[in-house]
Amino acid sequence: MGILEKIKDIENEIQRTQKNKATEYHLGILKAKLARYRSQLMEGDKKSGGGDGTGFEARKAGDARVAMIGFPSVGKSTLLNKITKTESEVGAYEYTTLTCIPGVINYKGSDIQLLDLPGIIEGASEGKGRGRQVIATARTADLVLMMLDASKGEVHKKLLQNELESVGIRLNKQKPAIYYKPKASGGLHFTATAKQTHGLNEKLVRDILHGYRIFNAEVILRYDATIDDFIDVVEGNRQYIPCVYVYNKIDTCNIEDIDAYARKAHSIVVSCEWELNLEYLIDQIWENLSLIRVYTKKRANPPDFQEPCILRSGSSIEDICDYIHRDLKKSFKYALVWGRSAKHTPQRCGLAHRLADEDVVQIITAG
Ligand SMILES: Nc1nc2c(ncn2[C@@H]2O[C@H](COP(=O)(O)OP(=O)(O)O)[C@@H](O)[C@H]2O)c(=O)[nH]1
Ligand SMILES: [Mg+2]
Repeated sequence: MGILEKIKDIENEIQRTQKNKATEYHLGILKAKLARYRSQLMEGDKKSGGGDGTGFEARKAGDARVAMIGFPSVGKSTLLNKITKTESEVGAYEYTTLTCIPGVINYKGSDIQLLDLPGIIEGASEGKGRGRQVIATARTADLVLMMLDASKGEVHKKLLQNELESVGIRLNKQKPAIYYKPKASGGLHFTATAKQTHGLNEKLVRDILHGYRIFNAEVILRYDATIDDFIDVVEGNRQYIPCVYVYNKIDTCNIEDIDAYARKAHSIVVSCEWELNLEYLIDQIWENLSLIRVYTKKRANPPDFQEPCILRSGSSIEDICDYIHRDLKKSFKYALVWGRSAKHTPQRCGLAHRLADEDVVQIITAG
């Protein structure tokens, strides 16, 4: 039996199984088995190299990368044309852009790469169409924009979420805070400091790990963890990516539906055609990328407010040194910092000091 058939079989069995206390253990074992087969499928992709699993050749450029995914004809190309200076073909029919078209959003002094990806179809994670390539590209993104046709309801959203989930992408989720460490010997050390209501007990943890041929490990559960959380931690190859759900074509919807979509978590309603709410969308892209702008200042000159250094939130003086020049750290003496991260201005700081949005930094070097 091929690996895809094995996956289908397990998926069907999970579907058929009622979810209750008595079936928790059985479902847990099935889920772990499914995760292992899916990982094998992805590994196979990587090994075959240059095949479907490698993603599109789109050079990383700019300060961050945003991948747009969605079914055909939801308005992805239209959005790219409206908010970047790129021309992507817009189709009136069920028409798919076949390649990946990159554009750039200029916002707050940053260059954000926006990728228009071919409309992915159901079953992509199992290798149908170009979906596998689309997903491989989505994995490289700092943010996923899931484009949806507001007139089509929630069906597409669920399908796309499932496709991404099944290849190990986790949207708007934190890495589970489970302590897990494989060991060379000593068997399983299992501790739960919080009550477990999803069926994760020592037996299930042991048997899931056996499936991975892991017999020695330490596991500490400090919160009410789900079985899926535990499998994600053991697999260790999950990608945690923020996602914004964009409901397009609200010009075709009634106000009640628009209101309901707008209230959903991580969701934005727009009309690309009518250019409704696109500025807010760009603002939310910026917010979700968690970038900060840091202005540099040389000696007695005023800060350069025209070209900020764009860094990830949480970046330090060390990061800005590397951003400016890879050798700068070697001659670094201290930095002067003005702005929200400074206790008093200017504050004299070392390499470890963490910066805030719109700080001004002057690097003092030796010699
Ligand atoms: N009514 C309406 N139609 C739109 C909107 N945005 C895009 N379209 C239309 O939807 C069709 C598909 O758009 P396209 O950008 O090619 O979709 P893609 O396949 O996702 O790239 C085209 O006919 C667009 O003119 C919108 O906000 N409202
Ligand atoms: Mg298109």
